[in-house]
Amino acid sequence: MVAGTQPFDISAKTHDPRAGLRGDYAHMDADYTVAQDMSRYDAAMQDRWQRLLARQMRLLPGRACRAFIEAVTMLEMRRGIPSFAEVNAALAARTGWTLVGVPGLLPDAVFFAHLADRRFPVTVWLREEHEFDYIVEPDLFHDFFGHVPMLFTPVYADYLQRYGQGGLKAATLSGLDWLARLYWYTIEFGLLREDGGVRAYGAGILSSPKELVYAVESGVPVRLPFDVLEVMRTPYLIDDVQSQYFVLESFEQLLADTAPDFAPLYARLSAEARAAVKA
Ligand code: HBI
Ligand code: FE
Repeated sequence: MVAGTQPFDISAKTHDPRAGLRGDYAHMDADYTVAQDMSRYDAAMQDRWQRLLARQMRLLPGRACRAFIEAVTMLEMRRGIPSFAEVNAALAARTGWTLVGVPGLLPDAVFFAHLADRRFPVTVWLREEHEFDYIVEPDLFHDFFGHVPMLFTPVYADYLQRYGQGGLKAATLSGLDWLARLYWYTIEFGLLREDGGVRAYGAGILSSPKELVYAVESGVPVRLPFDVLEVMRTPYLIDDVQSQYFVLESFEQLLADTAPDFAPLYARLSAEARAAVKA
């Protein structure tokens, strides 16, 4: 998954021998996009995709939110690794978002600029067999299976665009550390109250077999009502299941609660952090 500060050295990943696939930052466009070459997905990758998909689909009922299940069913990913071009036709009609292929993690400013223009960066390469159960960085399965279905929900899609706009602004206000926590506890690890229980809408949960069961059913983690200030006060782990989750009442709540200017919040959180260092 993705931490607030860049956890990987992008510059070191430009010499992969399989140019055009994993981590190939040498052949991308200025906006870090790469073409999705469907012919690069071999039989072993297609088979791995099917097994990742089957394992995750079985776990969705009662754990994933309705919007995710509806979209994932409609997307028919069982026909094989999805073509971004095909999905884009349906997605443009629904929410005006476009999927773009990328070599992997992007610098924050590039990532935010894509979101602000309703382009969602999807990593083009699939994890290796030895990474079947867990991978720290985003791959095609995490990005596509975890993130893309939620882009079909209009209010969520609007929130994500606004997040990108907020990211571009936060960079000028030293607010990125705080704003990254909002991404983490919503887009990646968000829970939603639904049908009298909690359901997952965060991609980091939905693409992980272990965390999907844990986040929704375990008695161990703390589940707090969603609150922007509390979210921004809460550090996170990038390499283990979360110890805290924040629960939304609705996606309308998410859009409404993140509408105000965050500049006063950043100032307050920075002051709290300075006070904590002195104490
Ligand atoms: N790049 N491809 C990709 N995917 C992400 O989720 C991502 C990124 N770059 C930066 C980033 N996330 C984080 O800084 C988020 O906190 C915004
Ligand atoms: Fe992600």
